[in-house]
Amino acid sequence: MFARRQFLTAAITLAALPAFAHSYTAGEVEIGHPWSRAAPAGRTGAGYMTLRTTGAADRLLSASSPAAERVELHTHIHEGAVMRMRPVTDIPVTPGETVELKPGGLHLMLVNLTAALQPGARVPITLHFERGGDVTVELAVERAGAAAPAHAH
Ligand SMILES: [Cu+2]
Repeated sequence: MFARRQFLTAAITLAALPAFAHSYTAGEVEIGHPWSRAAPAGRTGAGYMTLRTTGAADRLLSASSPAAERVELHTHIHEGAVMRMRPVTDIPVTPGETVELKPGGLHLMLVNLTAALQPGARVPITLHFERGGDVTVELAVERAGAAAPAHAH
């Protein structure tokens, strides 16, 4: 009886791990639910996530990934009826605000993918913060065209 209870506790702990492992911290910055969308090799992919500081202001300065030739920080701007992507030099993380990198807004652009991003895959990407330093997170790849991560709460 006692042994069985211990086994159940262990099983529950293991089941809880993937969700827990999918948020990260860099210094005082919390990175939530990094995700991406399926894309073919040689094209561009996107990185989405939330950024929040529990302490001082910070800035995301750059990012890199073995899955792409380079990673750029982008935003979308309206030019008349047309939405265009524009590089930004950094992404500020201000106390009290949650920065959302999402389709149609700020995002990381993975330029020249070294391999296709397949739904269900996890793609490592290293974020470089001014204060928080470097942290490697995993983008959970959703199907092409997904508007939001399937695992968002
Ligand atoms: Cu872009």
